Amino acid sequence: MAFTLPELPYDYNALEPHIDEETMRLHHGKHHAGYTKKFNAAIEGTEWEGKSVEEILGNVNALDASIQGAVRNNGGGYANHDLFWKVMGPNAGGAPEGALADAINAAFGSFDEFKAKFQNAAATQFGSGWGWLALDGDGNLQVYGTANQDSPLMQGHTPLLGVDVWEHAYYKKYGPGRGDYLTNWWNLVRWDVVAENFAAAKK
Ligand code: MN3
Repeated sequence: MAFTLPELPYDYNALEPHIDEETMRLHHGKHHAGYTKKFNAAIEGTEWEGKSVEEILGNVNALDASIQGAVRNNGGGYANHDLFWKVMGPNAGGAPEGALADAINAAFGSFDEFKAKFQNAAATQFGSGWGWLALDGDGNLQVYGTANQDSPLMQGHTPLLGVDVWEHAYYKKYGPGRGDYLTNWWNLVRWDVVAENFAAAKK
């Protein structure tokens, strides 16, 4: 069963004014679609065809050299955007509650300190990449950036929240203002979804 481009859980214009409609159309319909297609092409006919994306990316360093680069870039791109669409939504933002809020406070001191650390990791990621909140293999929350389409799954972590800082994610509206994009992006974060990701990763 090949991977398929997931439907957006909202309309292309739903994240206005923070992310504009044209950016969303291109980002989902061209970029994410392209990663999905190339990911399938890379694993088709290999032992990895039919495996979960978590299993494939968790073993990326063991993949045959002939497909490793394509899987790293396109499998990562497939998985990263799948999460990205789900952790955003209209009428969102605010702060986490419950067990996730407790864990963030314990790990980073406070929600504001977490936000500053996350935003700094995303803002200072050189070139194209992502900012992440992930759960590591020891059950600790971690904040960091990754280059290109590298996923926390590639180092055995579970991504809980991610922000795309490739220029295609923000340049049309914000130009070189990655920081302004990130500041506004917090208004889109679905903390209920991040909390579900956290609960699932803890099991
Ligand atoms: Mn992208």
